[in-house]
Amino acid sequence: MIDGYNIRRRQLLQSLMAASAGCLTWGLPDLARAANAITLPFENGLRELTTAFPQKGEMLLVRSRPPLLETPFSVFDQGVFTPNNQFFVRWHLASIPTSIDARSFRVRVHGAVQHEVVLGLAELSREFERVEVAAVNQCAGNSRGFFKPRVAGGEWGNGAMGNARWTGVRLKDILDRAGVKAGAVQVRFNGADAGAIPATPDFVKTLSVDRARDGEVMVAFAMNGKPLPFLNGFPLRLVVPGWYSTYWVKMLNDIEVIDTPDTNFWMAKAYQIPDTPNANVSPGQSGVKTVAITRMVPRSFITNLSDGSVVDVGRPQPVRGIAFGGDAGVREVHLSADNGMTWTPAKLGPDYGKYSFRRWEASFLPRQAGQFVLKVKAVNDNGVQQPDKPNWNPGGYMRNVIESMTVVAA
Ligand SMILES: Nc1nc2c(c(=O)[nH]1)N[C@H]1C(S)=C(S)[C@@H](COP(=O)(O)O)O[C@H]1N2
Ligand SMILES: [Mo]
Repeated sequence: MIDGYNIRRRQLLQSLMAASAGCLTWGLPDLARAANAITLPFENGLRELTTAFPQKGEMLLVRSRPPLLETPFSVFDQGVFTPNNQFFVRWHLASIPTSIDARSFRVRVHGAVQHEVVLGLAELSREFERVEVAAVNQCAGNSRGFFKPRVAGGEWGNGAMGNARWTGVRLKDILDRAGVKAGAVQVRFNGADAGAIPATPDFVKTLSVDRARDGEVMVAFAMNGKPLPFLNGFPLRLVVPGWYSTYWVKMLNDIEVIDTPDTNFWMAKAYQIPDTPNANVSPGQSGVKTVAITRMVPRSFITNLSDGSVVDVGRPQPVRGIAFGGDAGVREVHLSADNGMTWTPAKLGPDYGKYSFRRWEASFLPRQAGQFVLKVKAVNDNGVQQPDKPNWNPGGYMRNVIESMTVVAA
């Protein structure tokens, strides 16, 4: 049957293959050219704006090898979905393939399974039910640059996040084809990247069998209707809606079902947060039990104004932005124009599902000249909202606070 859906299906498969007919190649750019820059509001916040990376528009350069590219914050004012060419980029390891041939690319499913399965992109696209989810992909270290006292790690502003429509197949369906053996406890994911030297622990991440088989976790081959950009994991990546991006393994080519809990570096040592409310500890506090970071928490941002913006006295000022609920939908967004003393509910934009950004809008009337402290907070469907004071932990993970900015009425 040829309906719109099937045509799109064929087109997507064709564009996936075309993206690498003769391989998709890229090289690390030559960064010698001088460029514009932006200063993020924290120490050492100067960031070059670069357009030198393949399939990427203007990005904030955090680091070039391996690439860490941040989305300029103004992009979030332009729509609820983050364009592929300005979606942030984060890689841990220096050795990223510079070419991938979609025709010969395979993902292998092995370990504690009834029978090993090896799947190409055409099989994934044709033989499995296609699913789609709108979901926020946010680095666990997003906003780390704002941590005070400062912590080690990539110094992101608020742009190590993005929202996209992800298209792919259910991980559950892939695992069912292989047949997970009784007694299996976890599923481990590995991508085509590797460390520059063998001693570097390969980047692998693990989910429990239950999470892996919940029907929500997806192996995606498209983002906003297009094949994944190379730097965002072409041709396949894991999508774990509601959880931090550290689990969203890119260039996914290996899925291993294991029967003992994984103790590799990236699960047991890295990405650990204090097992405390909001992952918060005092600087210097020791002896705190840690757990692997998983679920995201609600956040909300103003996108049409920035710190120091000048607004008109006596005229209603529209304020708009984005919110997301973390691992649950956005129930409410509230705006304050008096430093949090009083709050008014914002009007929510279209709902693309509980894991998506949600746009919101409100307005405030600056009655007299002077400074106004604007604050925004979201409440998710579980009743969770941002805390008044920022959390802190030594890894600089899960930054969360009611965001505020000062605007000047004149
Ligand atoms: N193969 C692979 N996948 C990976 C990583 C990586 O280093 N290698 N980094 C993870 C982390 S920590 C983040 S924040 C996201 C970034 O996804 P993006 O580059 O598409 O924005 O990829 C995740 N998946
Ligand atoms: Mo990350």
